[in-house]
Order: sequence, then structure tokens, then C-alpha cells
Amino acid sequence: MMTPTPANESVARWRVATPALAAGAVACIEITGPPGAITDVLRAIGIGAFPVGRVATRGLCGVDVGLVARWSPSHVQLMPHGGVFAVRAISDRIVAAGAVRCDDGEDPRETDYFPEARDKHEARILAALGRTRSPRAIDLLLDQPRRWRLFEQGSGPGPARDTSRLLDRLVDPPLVAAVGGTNIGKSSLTNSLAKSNVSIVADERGTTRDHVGVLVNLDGLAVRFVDTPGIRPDADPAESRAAVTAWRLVRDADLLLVCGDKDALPVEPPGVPSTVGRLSVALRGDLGSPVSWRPDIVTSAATGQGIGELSRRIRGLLVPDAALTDPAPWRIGGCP
Ligand SMILES: Nc1nc2c(ncn2[C@@H]2O[C@H](COP(=O)(O)OP(=O)(O)O)[C@@H](O)[C@H]2O)c(=O)[nH]1
Ligand SMILES: [Mg+2]
Repeated sequence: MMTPTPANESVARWRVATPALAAGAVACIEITGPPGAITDVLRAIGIGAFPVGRVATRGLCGVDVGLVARWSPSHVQLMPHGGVFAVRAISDRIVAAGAVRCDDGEDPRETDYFPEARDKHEARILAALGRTRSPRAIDLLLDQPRRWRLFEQGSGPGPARDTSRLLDRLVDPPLVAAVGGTNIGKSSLTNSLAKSNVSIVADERGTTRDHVGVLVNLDGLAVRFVDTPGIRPDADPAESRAAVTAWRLVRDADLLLVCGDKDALPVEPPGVPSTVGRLSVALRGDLGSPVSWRPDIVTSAATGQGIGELSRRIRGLLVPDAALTDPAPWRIGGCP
């Protein structure tokens, strides 16, 4: 439970309240604060008037349908699917509605889950080991108790915020989106990276609703790979819903593969922040290399050309070698 809101505090406060180890099918986002501020946030995020004592399903910010519970005038919980995209999108809307993030620091529940853990660092490492899908995370996680001990004894480096943020991608898979024109080989590239003919799979941490794409292992890093459909004017409603979902995801991507081929220029949808990393990729390279533009890399799903190198480049951009070899202890999930 969050600490009570001080009387002079006029804004709503929120936090992701899903216990670290329970992260899975359902997430919990908790909003507390003055009743008027909470009502304003609920209105701003499209839930509308929601009386005290009610528990009901509601559309959540257009990204999901989930449970809303207003336990008291000053305490609301939203329970969307636990997929990282749904939680992130809803959190963004709550922030835009003026609520202030409030994490109380150490979550006692983490150590509750791992009575054998010596401290919160070890509990977090055990939780992360249970969740990660990235082979590269394992040795690094196992080395963390030693690093924290060295740091606490004053004989090792302290945690580095930027390194930790990058390493967190080993536990929470980053999102990579392939964008570009239609019929240039994006889906074939996806299949080739996934090494099987999969275009959509259910994700055990969420549902297909908040997850369009596949989890692929790229050079030891688990990545959520989204293959965006083109938006066609004659698309049926289900298809255009899928397209809208995909375009929305693209804005949240950690890396865009901006794809073209020898004839098609690489194009990306408008509105992707300049902070999102980009790699330009020429597809169908077996048919010829582009002459009118200079790709960062040329690939061919048909021959396998460039696929291994693309995996390594993506991994290196998302979790650079410098972060993997930094001897600093890792603050998993930005935890204190
Ligand atoms: N020669 C060649 N053809 C490819 C390659 N990748 C895809 N194609 C073909 O290009 C067409 C479009 O591929 P697709 O992956 O559906 O493109 P998307 O619309 O961008 O997803 C299909 O006929 C594929 O068989 C490749 O690497 N080489
Ligand atoms: Mg396609």
C-alpha cells in the first residue's frame, strides 16, 4: 500500500503495484490521492465517472480492457493485462493526465517472495532470473550479488544509471519494429529472424491484444519484434485495428528497422520520436542492392545474407558491448 497522501498534496499519485515476481498475466496500476484529483485522472484517461465501491471492467486508454476498482474515494486500482506495452501506454496516459509517479522505494514483497535471499538485491536478481528470456542475462545476473557486495564494502564501482537502464533490456525485452512499404519483404525478414514461419504468437506475459509480434532471440537478447502491416484503404475493420495497434506500438519502439529494397526507398510512419534508434535495412538483397539510397545493412530472407549480422547489430545497438562488460553493479528495473 502506498503511504497516505499528505493533506497539502493536491495531485494524484500513481505507481505500478504489480509485485516484481507476480509480473505476468495481470498488472496492477494504483492511483491514490485527493478524491477530486483521482476523479480528474479517471476522466482524463477515458474511464469517466467511477463511483466508490465499484469494481467493473472498462476500456483502458484504448489499449486494453481491464478491471477498475475504486476501493475508496482516494484509492483506485487499474488491472490491465500484464504486457509491457499495455502497462506502458496506460502509464503514459496517467502521466499526461497530471498524476505524479510515486514509488516507495523498497517493495517488501520482493524479499517476501525469496526468504532465502540475503537482501533485496539478491531477491531482485532471483526474480529477474525467473523472468528473463535473454541468454546473455544469465551470467550477468549471477554475478550481481558479488558486485553489490564489493560496492557495499567500498572495493568496487557503484551502480551506473545508464548501464543499468540498458541492461534492463535483458529482462524486459525491447521493442524492435520493422517499418517500410508493403511487399518489400518485411514479413519474410521477421520469419527469417524468428527462424520459423511465425507472424503472430501469443505471449505468455500478456495477450495477443497488447502484443503484435514475436519474441526473438537476437544474438542472446530477447527482443519483441513487430512486423508492421501497411495500412490499405480497403482494409477490413479487424485488419485496420491490427494496423492501428502496430503503428501505436511503433511510437514506443526502442529501435526502428527502416526498410526498403533496391527499388523502394526506406520510409517510416510520421510521429516516431527522434530519440528512437534507427537502422536502415535493404531487404531482398539477392535481387540487387539499392542505388538510390545507402542502407546500413543489406539482407535477404531468401539467401540468409546479412541476417546474422543484422541480429548482432540490433543487439549491439540495444545492449551495447560496453554495457555488457561494465563491471558496475546493475540496478535492476531502476530500483533503489
Ligand atoms: N527474392 C526475394 N524475394 C523475397 C525476399 N523476401 C521476401 N520476398 C518476396 O517478396 C514478396 C513480399 O514479401 P513479404 O515478406 O510479404 O513483404 P511485406 O509486405 O513487406 O511483409 C513475397 O513474394 C516474398 O516471397 C527475399 O529475400 N528475396
Ligand atoms: Mg507483411
